[in-house]
Parts: sequence; structure tokens; C-alpha cells
Amino acid sequence: MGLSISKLLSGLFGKKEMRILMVGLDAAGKTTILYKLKLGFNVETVEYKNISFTVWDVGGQDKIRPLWRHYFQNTQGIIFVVDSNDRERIIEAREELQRMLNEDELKDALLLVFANKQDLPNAMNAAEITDKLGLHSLRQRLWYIQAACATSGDGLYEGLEWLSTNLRKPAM
Ligand code: G3D
Repeated sequence: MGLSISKLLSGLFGKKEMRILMVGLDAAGKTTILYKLKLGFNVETVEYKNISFTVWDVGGQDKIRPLWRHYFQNTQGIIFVVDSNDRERIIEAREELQRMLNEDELKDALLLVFANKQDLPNAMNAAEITDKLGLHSLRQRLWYIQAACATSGDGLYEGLEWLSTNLRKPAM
């Protein structure tokens, strides 16, 4: 389609300052998503125009966990990336997600889940990921799940579009 996601991103998010966290277990596909968005990725925070994406692995890093809080302030959106093919770690992913959502400073942040790696034949679909992550039991949280394939880019734009549309709405 020759569609430039970067251009769309700036169109979608406009001129407003945005702070978005992209998190997930290691190997979920976060780096691939950033490259697909042509943002590159060699530092933990990527600035793209007015949008700052902060990316890190969650899980098994209890020592540095307190440092994360620094990034939580003023975060409007959380992108949680899941390897839909990794059945062994989906419970761990759920625990890490719930742990983040419990952070007071993230209480107003929107949650976009990328059910990534949908191209793999044994991948759990978005409904199954929704169930395994317990998304339906979230209270006071605007969330959305998008099936995605970071390697082809499928679903990335749709997810970001949801985020931008809902970020523009005034907080309730
Ligand atoms: P991370 O940044 O969350 O740790 P990466 O994850 O982006 O480094 O991705 C981990 C591995 O998963 C990479 O493979 C990457 O190519 C692969 N991957 C990411 N997204 C998809 C996807 O949608 N489908 C498939 N099939 N693979 C994906 P390598 O082999 O480089 O480790």
C-alpha cells in the first residue's frame, strides 16, 4: 500500500505531547514493532516528533522495577505486547500486566494490547488472549486488544488508531 506509518502516526497523534509505554515480556515483539514504525530502537526512550515511546521488558527484574516509576508519570497510553504463540508464559504476562496496572500513576492510562505473532499457526487468537490476560475483569480502564503481526506490520496501525482516537477524548 506504500503507506508510511510514521506519517500516519504524526497525523493520528497531532501536535499533542504523548507519552506511551510499550512493555511486554522479552521476545514479545516490541523491537520489531518499533522498527516497523520506522522509529528505530537503540535507547529505551524513542522520541518521534511529539510522541515519546518508552520500551522495556517486564518480568524478572525486581531490582530495577522501582526505576520504572520515573517513566510512569504523565503516561497516557500503555502498549502491552504479547507473544500469542507463547502459551508457557501467558500467565507470567498476565501477572506483569496486572502488576503494572496497579501502579497509581498509570491509573488513567489507556491500555492497548497487541496480540502479536498472529502469523504463527499455533498462535492464540485475540479472544483467547483477552481471556488469559483477564481483560474483561479490568475495572475503570479503557482497553482494546488488536491482533497483530509485527513482522508484516498487520494490525499495528489499527491499534495505534484506537489509541490516538481515545487519547484525544478528554479524561472522564
Ligand atoms: P522484544 O523486543 O519484545 O524482546 P523482538 O521482541 O521484537 O526482539 O522479537 C523477538 C523475536 O520474535 C524476533 O525473532 C522477532 O523477529 C520475532 N517476532 C516479532 N514479531 C513477530 C511476529 O509478528 N511474528 C513472528 N513470526 N515473529 C515475530 P528473532 O528470531 O530475531 O529472535
